Amino acid sequence: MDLGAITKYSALHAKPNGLILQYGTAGFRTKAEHLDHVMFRMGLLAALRSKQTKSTIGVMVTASHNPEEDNGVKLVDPLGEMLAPSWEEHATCLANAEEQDMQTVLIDISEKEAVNLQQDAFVVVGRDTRPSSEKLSQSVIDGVTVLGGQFHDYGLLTTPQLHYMVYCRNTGSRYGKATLEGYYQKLSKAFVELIKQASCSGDEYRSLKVDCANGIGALKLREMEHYFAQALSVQLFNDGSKGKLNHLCGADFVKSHQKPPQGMEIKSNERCCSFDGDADRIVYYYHDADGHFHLIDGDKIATLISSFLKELLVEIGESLNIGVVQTAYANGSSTRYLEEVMKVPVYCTKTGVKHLHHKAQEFDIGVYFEANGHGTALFSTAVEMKIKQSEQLEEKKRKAAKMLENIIDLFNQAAGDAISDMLVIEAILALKGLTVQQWDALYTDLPNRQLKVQVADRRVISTTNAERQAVTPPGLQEAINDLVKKYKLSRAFVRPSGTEDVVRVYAEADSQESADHLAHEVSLAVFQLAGGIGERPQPAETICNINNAFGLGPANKHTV
Ligand code: NG1
Ligand code: ZN
Repeated sequence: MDLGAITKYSALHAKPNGLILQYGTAGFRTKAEHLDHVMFRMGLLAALRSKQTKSTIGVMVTASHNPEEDNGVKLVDPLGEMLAPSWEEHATCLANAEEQDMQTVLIDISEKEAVNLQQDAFVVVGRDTRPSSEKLSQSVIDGVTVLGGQFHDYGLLTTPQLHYMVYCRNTGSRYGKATLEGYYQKLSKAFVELIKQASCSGDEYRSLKVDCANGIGALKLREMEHYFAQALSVQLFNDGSKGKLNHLCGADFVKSHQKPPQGMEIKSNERCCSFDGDADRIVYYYHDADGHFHLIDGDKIATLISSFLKELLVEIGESLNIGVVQTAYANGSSTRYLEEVMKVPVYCTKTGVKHLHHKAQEFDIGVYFEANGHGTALFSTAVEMKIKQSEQLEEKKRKAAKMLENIIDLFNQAAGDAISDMLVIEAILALKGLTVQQWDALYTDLPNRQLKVQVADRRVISTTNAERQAVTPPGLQEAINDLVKKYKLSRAFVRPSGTEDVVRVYAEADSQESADHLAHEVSLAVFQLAGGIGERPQPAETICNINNAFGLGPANKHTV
């Protein structure tokens, strides 16, 4: 380690005094102008992690669905996974070290993790379309280089594409070629083969409207569309040519406001979907004949996918197991439908995809989705072996095995991926001959409400049972229990956000009015018992009126 060079270069990426950041569920995220030193230091850390694992490490510069002015960074571990927990702590220490302590912290990490500093390092870097991203990714590269690491700068990529590149590079290209061309070809080939097997594919040319959140998804989908154009035509909206990133559009906006994005004209019963700003989330929606908006979120996506995969497994006649992994935010109706109707076991983990991903790896087929539309399906080697042996099977079983093989190729095994999920969904709808309304009708979502509460220190709230119960502060869970009892089919929980300085409140009940009341009452309990600051939480009606005053419409009362 050339400590002199590190000190010299670090001074060019100096840390603002007193700034403290934490590597959370989505890496570091804050205003772009505060992130230069963090980027440089994450370049250093990625090089160390690469030396330690003797593998390629990824660094993605993005703030996903956050406003355009924000940015962020996250490291991608060798198999496309999120960074190991002990390294998340190192990331936090390194990002917060004052200039004069940098060397000590770096040496400390190297010693604790037994990093062989003579080992080569290789880091791949990707970035989203934010105006700040190019310069920030250059700071990452400065950090990698000053530790003697090699790098490949992919430039503009969706987050899942960067995960894919890392995965390919560390599996000797067995999974796929670590190029954009390789990604487009692998997914498109599997998709076109699947669509060919749909009996009705010839009758109805398939088309889909896609809201790209004015982000990277638009660029990449445009590059990709001609690879699968024979099977699906996509019409892109919010493609970044005029609007602002994530502003009044994108998956996060549509899910949390429960209304369509701006900039997209929707005719009744047309299938539409939205990506988020870095294209790792997707939600579907449509307008019915009466002009009512219907949202199809991550829970319903997981239901469609897992039901289809279960049917294929039954077809093949195998005892391979399948499980669905959700978080506490999953709509109660989805969990009940999966368990009681589909007879698919459902597991609940803490929020944050790394928890879901980890749990999903326990099954032969593990389908995981957050309600916000981030998810994928993972397949064990037992499934791949079964497919290989299917040559000897009878025709019908062979066909199911072939479909399964294509589906595996189509899913991004390294991360939740809006483009890949979109193609999986389109293929399943075509194969099953399902319309968007029929898919939506699988079950009816329980009315729900999410709110945010400002408190002095959100760490006073600790939770257990996959975040569904509060342990501290004392009395809070009892208060929630008493409130929940007042409503039918009700459920509520609170947890400190991992990405914002707020406490999140979730409530569901048999009617929207009840869900709104319950969420408001729970917010008040949090405000009183967990050190609320600022204005007391307002009832949903008031919020609705305020939003009307701003011309945002009543649906905006869903988030505060
Ligand atoms: P927090 O801020 O911890 O609730 C949010 C999402 C997560 C996940 C992360 C990372 C909700 C309720 N929470 O986490 O699901 O996507 O951001 O981006 O949607
Ligand atoms: Zn995202």
